[in-house]
Amino acid sequence: MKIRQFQGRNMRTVMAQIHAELGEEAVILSSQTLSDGTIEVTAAVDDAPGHPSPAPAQVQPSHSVSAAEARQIERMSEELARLRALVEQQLSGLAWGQAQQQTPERAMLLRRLLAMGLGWELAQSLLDALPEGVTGDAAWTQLLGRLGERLHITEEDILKSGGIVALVGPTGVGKTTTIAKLAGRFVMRHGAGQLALITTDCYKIGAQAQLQTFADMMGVPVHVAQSRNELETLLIGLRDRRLILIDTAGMSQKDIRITQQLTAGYSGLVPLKNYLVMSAASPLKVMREVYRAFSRMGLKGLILTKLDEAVQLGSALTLMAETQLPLAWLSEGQRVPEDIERVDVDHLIDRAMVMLDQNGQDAIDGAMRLGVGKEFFDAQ
Ligand SMILES: Nc1nc2c(ncn2[C@@H]2O[C@H](COP(=O)(O)OP(=O)(O)O)[C@@H](O)[C@H]2O)c(=O)[nH]1
Ligand SMILES: [Mg+2]
Repeated sequence: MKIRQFQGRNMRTVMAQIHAELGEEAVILSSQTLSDGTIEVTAAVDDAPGHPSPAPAQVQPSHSVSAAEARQIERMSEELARLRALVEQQLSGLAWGQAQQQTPERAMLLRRLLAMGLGWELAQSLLDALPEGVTGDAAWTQLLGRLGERLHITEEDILKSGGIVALVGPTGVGKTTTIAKLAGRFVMRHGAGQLALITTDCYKIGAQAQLQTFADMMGVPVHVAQSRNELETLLIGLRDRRLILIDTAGMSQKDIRITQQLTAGYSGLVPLKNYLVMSAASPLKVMREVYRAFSRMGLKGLILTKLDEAVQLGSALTLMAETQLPLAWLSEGQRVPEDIERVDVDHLIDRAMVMLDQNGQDAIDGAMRLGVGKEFFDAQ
C-alpha cells in the first residue's frame, strides 16, 4: 500500500496529480480544505500485484448514489413519513386529553356536537363562534341556535304550489317511493285529474311497474319518456295539470349524464324543479359526493329519506349547512303515503338531539384519544 498526500488549488487539479502519480486504481482516504483554501487529499494505491482493485464507487471523488442506496433512501423517507403521521396522531390525542383538562366545557360541547353526527369542521366552527363566558345549558342552546341559522327549509310546498317537479338522486334512495307518497297526498287534496306522472326510468327492472302499481291505485296514468324530445312533448301535452311529478332513472351519481340531459335547463314555459333525494343514513362523505354530482343540474331543494334507518341526523344537517340546500321533505318509512312530512328547523334539531341521546358517546372519546377525531367523524 502506497499512501501519499496531495495539495492543490481545487479538487480537479489534485485529482489530476493523484491519477498521474498513483494511477487509476487510487483510493481517496481523506480530504480537507486548509485555512488558506488549499485542498489536501490523502490517497493510496495497493501496490502488491494481483490484489483486486477497489470498487469504483470508492474511487469516485464526488459521491454518486447507487441504485441500492437510492432504494434505501426511499425506504427511509417512507419510514419517516409513517413516523411523522404517528407522532402527529399521538400529539392530537394528547391535545384532546389536554383539552379535556384545560377546557373541559368546550371539550364536552364538542363531544356532544360530534355525537349528533355533525362534521368536524362544522362542529369546530360553531364552537369558535361561541362568545367567551357562555357556559352550561346557555352555551348548548346558543350552539343549537347557530346551527339552526345555517339550515334552511324550502318555502314552497309543491303539494300546494304545483309545477313540474323531478326527483333526482342515486339508485335506491327512495325516489319512486317518494313520488308515490307525494302523489297520494296530492290526489287526496286536489283529485287525480290535476296530477300527471312521468317516469324516465327505463333502466331499473320493474321501476315502471313499481310506479304503475301506485298510480293504478290512485287512478292516475303513468307516462314514459325515453328521450328529451319525448319528455318535452309530454310536458306540452300535460301543461294543464297542476302538478307533474317526474321519476328519474336511479343511476349512480357517477353516471348522471342521461338524467341530466333529460331534465337540466328545460326551457318550457314553466321551469322544471329538480329536488335531490338523499338517504339520511348515508355517510357524510357519500352525501358530499352525491351533492357534487347532482348540483350541476341545478337543485331546488333536498328530500331526505330513510331517517328511520339512520343512527344520527348530523351528517344530513352538515350537508345542508355546507351547501345551503333547503330541505323540502323528510321521509322515515316505507308506508305510502303516510311516511313523509314537512318539518321546520327546530323540529330537525330536536330530531337530531333525540338521536344523539340514543347513541353512546364512548366511540367519540375513543377516536379523540387516538387522535383520529376528524377522520372518524367525517367518515360517519
Ligand atoms: N326504511 C325506509 N325505506 C325506504 C324509505 N323510502 C324508500 N324506502 C325503500 O327503499 C327502497 C328503494 O326505494 P325506491 O323508491 O325504489 O328507490 P329509487 O331507486 O330511488 O326509486 C324500497 O325498498 C323502498 O321501500 C324510507 O324513508 N325508509
Ligand atoms: Mg325508482
